[in-house]
Amino acid sequence: RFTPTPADKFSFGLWTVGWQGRDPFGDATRPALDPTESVQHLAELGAYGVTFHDDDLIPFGSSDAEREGHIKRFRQALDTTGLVVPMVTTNLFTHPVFKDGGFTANDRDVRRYALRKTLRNLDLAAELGAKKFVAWGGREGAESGGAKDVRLALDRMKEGFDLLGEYVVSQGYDIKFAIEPKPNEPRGDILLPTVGHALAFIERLERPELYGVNPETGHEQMAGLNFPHAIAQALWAGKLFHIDLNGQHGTRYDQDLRFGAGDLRAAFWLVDLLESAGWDGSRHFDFKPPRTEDFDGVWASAAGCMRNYLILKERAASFRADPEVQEALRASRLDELAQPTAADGVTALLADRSAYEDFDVASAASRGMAFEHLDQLAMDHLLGAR
Ligand code: 3MF
Ligand code: MG
Ligand code: MG
Ligand code: MG
Repeated sequence: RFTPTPADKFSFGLWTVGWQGRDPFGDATRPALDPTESVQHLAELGAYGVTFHDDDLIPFGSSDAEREGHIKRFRQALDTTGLVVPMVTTNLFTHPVFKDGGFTANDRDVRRYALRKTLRNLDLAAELGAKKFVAWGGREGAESGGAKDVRLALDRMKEGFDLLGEYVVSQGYDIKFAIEPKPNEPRGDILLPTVGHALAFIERLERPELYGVNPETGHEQMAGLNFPHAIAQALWAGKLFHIDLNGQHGTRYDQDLRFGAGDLRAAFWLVDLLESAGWDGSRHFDFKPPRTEDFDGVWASAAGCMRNYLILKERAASFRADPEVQEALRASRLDELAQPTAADGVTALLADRSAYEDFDVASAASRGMAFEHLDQLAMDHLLGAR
């Protein structure tokens, strides 16, 4: 029970379990993990996939021969464990050259370098069979108003993404892009700060069908937003291409806690949503085992992400299957929300006196919605009290 298997489609970034615990105030608390060791452990824990930034696998500045060696050893680890690479992403934030951004750096030569680094990484993604390519523009932003002309920066962002789209089409790669929003950190303000901003940006691209979003739990919550609502709108738009699951306590720094920590009720509704929507992509964890942990703690934290997802999946299923919940949903008229409002058309609506002239506003206003009973049932299921 609650034991993950590859069929659950859990995946982890190499940078998650491999995080050494370096933060703005303190040095590393753990030694580096070899990527092949991470692959081995994640497979043993029941994961199906592993993801990485180019620099997680191939240290920045490696020679071509070293690069090939790293890729070869990684491929061998994948072959022996059966782990797959569903997603690849590019690091355009660690090296000082990207201090003012990658695609939107004021310096044109830096932007051209960022695009070349990304194109090279797209080739690697295709080589390893990844179907999703995540782009988190952590350094695309500013600390002060005059430093960035945001309208021009968005022109450059569009130019960059359009060029990547042109490249995958010309190469015949079966790869789609997932833009990861974040409001701030490490920049004071980051461009495309929320899922909503990213969805609007995508519609301005030349090939919008190639682009979707990769929302992260904590990133929306840092902006004080409702994560399940963001995911619901992304699903509604057909734009949920990937997801970063983790835990966060409200609007503070990016905590990257293990999934299930932080806002547990949001996690419950999120799992309920993903499972009822039939989400068939990865359940990808982008978390950081706290720097208090040794390697036992790292693997306990990774296992906890998956276990919490499976527990919440069971809790959400028991909520949906409960006849009393189904009755409560009807009492709250969720079925009525599924009915079109005016399928009879504007003329019929105008002719319908019961819709306005004879509408009993006072009686409609006095109807209770019965949401509190419904929510208590959810709470009971979440807490295992039913
Ligand atoms: C930062 C993030 C990033 C992205 C990663 C993958 C380092 O807050 O969430 O993790 O998820 O770049 O795209
Ligand atoms: Mg985060
Ligand atoms: Mg993060
Ligand atoms: Mg992330």
